Amino acid sequence: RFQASGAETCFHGRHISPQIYAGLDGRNWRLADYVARGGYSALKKILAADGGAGMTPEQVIAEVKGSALRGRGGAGFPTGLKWSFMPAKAPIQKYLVCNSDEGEPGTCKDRDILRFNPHIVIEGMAIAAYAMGITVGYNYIHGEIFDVYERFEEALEEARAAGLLGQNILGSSFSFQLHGHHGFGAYICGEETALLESLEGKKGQPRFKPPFPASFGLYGRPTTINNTETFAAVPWIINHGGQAYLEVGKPNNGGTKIFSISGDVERPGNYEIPMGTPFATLLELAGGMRDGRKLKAVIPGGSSMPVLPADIIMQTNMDYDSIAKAGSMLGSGAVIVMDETRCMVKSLLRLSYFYMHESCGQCTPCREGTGWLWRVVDRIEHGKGRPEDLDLLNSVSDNIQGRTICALGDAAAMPVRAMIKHFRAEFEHHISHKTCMVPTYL
Ligand code: L3W
Ligand code: SF4
Repeated sequence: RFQASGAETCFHGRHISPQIYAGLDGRNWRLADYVARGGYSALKKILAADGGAGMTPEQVIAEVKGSALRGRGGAGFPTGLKWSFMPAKAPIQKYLVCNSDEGEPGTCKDRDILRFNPHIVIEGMAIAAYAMGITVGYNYIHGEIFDVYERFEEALEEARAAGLLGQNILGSSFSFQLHGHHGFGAYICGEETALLESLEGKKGQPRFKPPFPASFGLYGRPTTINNTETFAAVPWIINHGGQAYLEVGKPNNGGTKIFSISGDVERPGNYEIPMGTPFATLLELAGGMRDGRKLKAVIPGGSSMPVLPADIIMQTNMDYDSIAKAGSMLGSGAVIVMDETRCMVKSLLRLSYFYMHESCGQCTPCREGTGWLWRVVDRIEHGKGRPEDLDLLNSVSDNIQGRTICALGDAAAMPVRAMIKHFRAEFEHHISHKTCMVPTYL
């Protein structure tokens, strides 16, 4: 839970290990604290620095595959599979990149992982680098959270001084150099190829995919990019085994997930819960609806994802497959809760403005289309809507979705279609009565 005082606090919900997210208070982020919680034991285990047999890179990847860990940045791509794309034994320069450019509206988990527990990300990245034969890595941190970047730099210094990064880590033959890098706050730099462009010192604009970063990444070299939360899950998997992680969640949706729950709940914040937990349980953890109001709708995975009305989300579990079946996406786990006083036209106006503002302008459907969407929703909101506007919005969305270089175009279009599909009457009322049908003063 975020506290108004600015005091740093821990994640709520179920914690699968005190080594991962539990017991963190914002002061115990240093190396000594992390080691006291059992930190770096997974790195020691794979490098046989704990007196054990060690693990081969293949064994590490097999555990991650067996864990059913899926990418926590939004797409849910299987992490072990992604790691296996890397030419592990090829003696060429390869890179590892952590995507901490968290900018999705509603998402605020990665900054807290880095704020409370930066070493878990460093350990996860070192294990990943070992598994893929990578010697150089970067953590690209969102530009608007400079304090987090500074803390990460301090944590890096601690790890280097302790022989946990750099040449011959823990006396082994494994070497890995890890660097921090901060962006300047552009949402688009969270798209993996735009991030790579930005890291290379260029304008952060997405590249065409394929080729995927696994074959053509940073400086044109094979590169693996994972989200902060994905790397943070790795030490636990190595310590306890992939099967144990899988069993915490459900098949194809292993482990726990941090949900950033915001909006009309009593206790907004970050909650780490097992994959497959019912949405109703998450809502209860967050203190239920604020002031006892009625739930109207939820955006379950960040603002790019389609909204789900209350009757659907209340019957849905929080995992990739269940949310997809319900008609949306789990995305980065940003759960935006809206009560009965929320106007959907106004909400959509806010979202449309965001995507118009953040479009990088490279492709015409996105550059022009996001502006069209915003202008049409704006006139509906301000009592100037026309009867044909809803068809126009759907048609503009059709002409954006699937026709752009990156997913930002889809992200702008999908919420529009979903809002009109589930809350058409509200839009029609705005157009015909030139005012809102939602009582904002309940
Ligand atoms: C090699 C193949 N690699 C896929 C890799 C690909 C990437 C990952 C997923 O969008 C979503 C988007 C946002 N060979 C591969 C391959 N890969 N096929 O797998 O790829 P993809 O294209 O499915 O997704 P993406 O372009 O990474 C991410 C949504 O996330 N999102 C965004 C959140 C934003 C943040 C933030 O704040 N920074 O997290 C929100 O939920 O809309 O749908 O690595 O290279 N054949
Ligand atoms: Fe840029 Fe939008 Fe095209 Fe993505 S879809 S490359 S943000 S113009």
